[in-house]
Amino acid sequence: MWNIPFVPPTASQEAVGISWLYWVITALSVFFGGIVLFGAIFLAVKYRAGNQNVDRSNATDSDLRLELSWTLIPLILAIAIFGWAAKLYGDIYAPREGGYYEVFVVGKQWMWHCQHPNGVRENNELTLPAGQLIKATIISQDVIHAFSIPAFRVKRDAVPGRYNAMYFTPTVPGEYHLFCTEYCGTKHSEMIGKVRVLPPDEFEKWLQSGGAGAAAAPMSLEEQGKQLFTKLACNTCHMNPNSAVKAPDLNGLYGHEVKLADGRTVKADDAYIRESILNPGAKIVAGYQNQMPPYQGQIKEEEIIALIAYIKSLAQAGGGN
Ligand code: HEC
Ligand SMILES: [Cu+2]
Repeated sequence: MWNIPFVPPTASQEAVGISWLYWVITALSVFFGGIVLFGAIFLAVKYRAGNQNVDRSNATDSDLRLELSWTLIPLILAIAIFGWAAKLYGDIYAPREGGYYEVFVVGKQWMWHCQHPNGVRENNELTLPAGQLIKATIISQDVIHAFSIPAFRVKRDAVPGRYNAMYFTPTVPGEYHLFCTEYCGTKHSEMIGKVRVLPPDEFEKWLQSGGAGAAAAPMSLEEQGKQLFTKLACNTCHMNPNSAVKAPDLNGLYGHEVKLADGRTVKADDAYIRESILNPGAKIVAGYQNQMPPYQGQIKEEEIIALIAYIKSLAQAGGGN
């Protein structure tokens, strides 16, 4: 039982700040808790019934200096802690424009499915390079899960129908626990895995070889998406000049503004494209009819991620609608 660690390893840039915050809050709590506890004990003993050697006359019933200090000092401390914690929170959850390596995580009862942009897949394992900012895009295929890596001090809910992201930089090569931290059914406690951090050059080798035990280098997400686009017959309407149904050009769509039939404008991000595929009727593109069939229930989350990667790759092509 003594080999149970007191705190998890500190293996990401974010973990350093969060550990400091944690210990400062703990130290402050112990300090002020100690003042109250020992003050109460001291006074209870000193003024105990029957002690004749204390002066009980002229008891003070107010002291402005005392009241101001026990109001202002904790107030300043609490606001400072809030500011510090908000900064650390932002480091993990504030959206970034680029400069990261993105991995996709799909939670499902009861496993974690992780996907790299070049197509390498891992189950209940996630291999990452040290010293690189990582963006984890997380979604669930069924119920709410939570993706948690204690050694990095990061955690984010995996919610069905919604892309959640978090950012972190692993720093120390090694192997760390991966947990589901949201009760998600009978085998919730078995929904665990391993995060493996490799030095950058080893990671690159691992990635190019297609991951552990792979026979050949896998197909990239983009290429998988391109194949799905044909397999799911998206191309009968889109990118088809002879289509019976008039469908928007997907070239140059990603990251741009889309005018909707109801007058609103939305940005074509991952969430918009996901919704456009599963439930096209929710947001109709201006100038088009609600003629696209909903793919809800017919595509797996992994396939949607691949389709988005493909549509993202068309962004460079220019054009758009
Ligand atoms: C029957 C023809 C048809 C098929 C098949 C079809 N679509 Fe569409 N799609 C449309 C039409 C029409 C629209 C515009 C109306 C709307 O917004 O729903 C559209 C809109 C979209 C949009 C939003 C485009 C924009 O400019 O904002 C995306 C993304 C999209 N489709 C992707 C797909 C994908 C991926 C598939 C295959 C899984 C697919 N579509 C299959 C007809 C189709
Ligand atoms: Cu779970």
